[in-house]
Amino acid sequence: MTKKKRPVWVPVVTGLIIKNSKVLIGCRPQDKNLSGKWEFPGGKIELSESPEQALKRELLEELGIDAEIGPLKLVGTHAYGDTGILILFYEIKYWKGEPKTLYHTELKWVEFNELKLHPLPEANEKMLSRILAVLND
Ligand code: DGT
Repeated sequence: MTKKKRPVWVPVVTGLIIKNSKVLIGCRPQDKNLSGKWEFPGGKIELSESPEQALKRELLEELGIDAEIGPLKLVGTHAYGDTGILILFYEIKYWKGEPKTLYHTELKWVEFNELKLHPLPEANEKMLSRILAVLND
């Protein structure tokens, strides 16, 4: 019997890091896909990690902060042919340390309505109104 072909959905975890009515975005490095796009810090879940553990690790690696992972606020999907990403957005309001550019070419705290002025990955662009609704909640 031939095995049923299933699509591959890669889970990605990201943080909506909020302080003083601003959110933190980072510009993706040159050597990555989607380089130059402004993203919410985060990345892929690795083997034997929960989504929350993965996000805590990513925020430590990318920003050098020890973050308290808040509630899951939003889930989005974006397909590229037979593969796609399932992107999970967690609220981050508390952390230790100051975010540093350990990974991104630049970090920026932006007003929520300034997000649209930055080139975002298509996966985020198409769900911007839902992201803004969560941020303004
Ligand atoms: P790698 O290089 O394969 O080890 O991957 P990681 O774990 O460093 O993660 P990354 O950031 O390359 O993968 C996340 C994927 O999700 C990538 O294809 C870009 C996409 N993506 C779309 N929107 C966002 C976002 O807001 N934040 C992050 N981090 N990724 C996003």
